[in-house]
Amino acid sequence: MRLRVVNPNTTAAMTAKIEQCARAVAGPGTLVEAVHPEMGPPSIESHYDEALSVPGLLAEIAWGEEAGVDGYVIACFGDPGLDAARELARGPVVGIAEAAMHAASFLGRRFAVVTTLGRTSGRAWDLAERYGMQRFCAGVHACEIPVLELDTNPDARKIIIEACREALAVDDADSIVLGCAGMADLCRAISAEIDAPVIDGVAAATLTVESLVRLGLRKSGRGEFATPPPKAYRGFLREFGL
Ligand code: 5HY
Repeated sequence: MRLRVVNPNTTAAMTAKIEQCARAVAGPGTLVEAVHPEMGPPSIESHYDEALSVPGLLAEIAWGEEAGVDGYVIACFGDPGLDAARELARGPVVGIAEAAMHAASFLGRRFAVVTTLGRTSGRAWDLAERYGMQRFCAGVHACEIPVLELDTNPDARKIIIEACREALAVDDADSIVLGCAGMADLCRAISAEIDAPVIDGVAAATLTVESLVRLGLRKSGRGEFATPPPKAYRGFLREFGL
């Protein structure tokens, strides 16, 4: 099977990291390719960034459909464009926040999210509510490290580990959900340091999509997520008309 992991921001180094983490868990018969749009924000840290990441994300989904891709991961913790992507794709589309929160709910009573900037915390709470995870989500904590500084700040790992320790204590959490695709490579090291389950949504979503495809399950073509009605778009988004 072919899975496409879409990093909605435009930073190639992050896409490469995401691809490595997804490939590390995918099964032997699964071809994983990570891609990112050529247009859009280099990182997604605001509602504005998120909104303007969606056209590029959807273009990657549309190209994946032409290439016969079997399923998709949206590799950004805001799960941007998830519903629209589901309308375009034949196969399953799973967001990393969605997959990570569900995985955490199988491991204990309460999880805490540890994310980058505090301004994105509201989005994490919104997603927990959307996914029916409010009863499991005990807290959302920010490290105040900008997404692209996860790789350049020498103290990033230490700061994140401390935030995870605090989250476990303050929220009486059983596990930690990492709130950024850019933290995916730190997952196992953090888990060993804090002696608690730490869930990286890139890996969780990759295996969720792989399992759904292996079960022969595709996105429902009925109702809400059916292919959108065709119409001509105008102006800058003209090419997005179906
Ligand atoms: C992400 N932003 O996973 C989110 C994390 C965040 O560019 N990739 C991004 O802070 O919301």
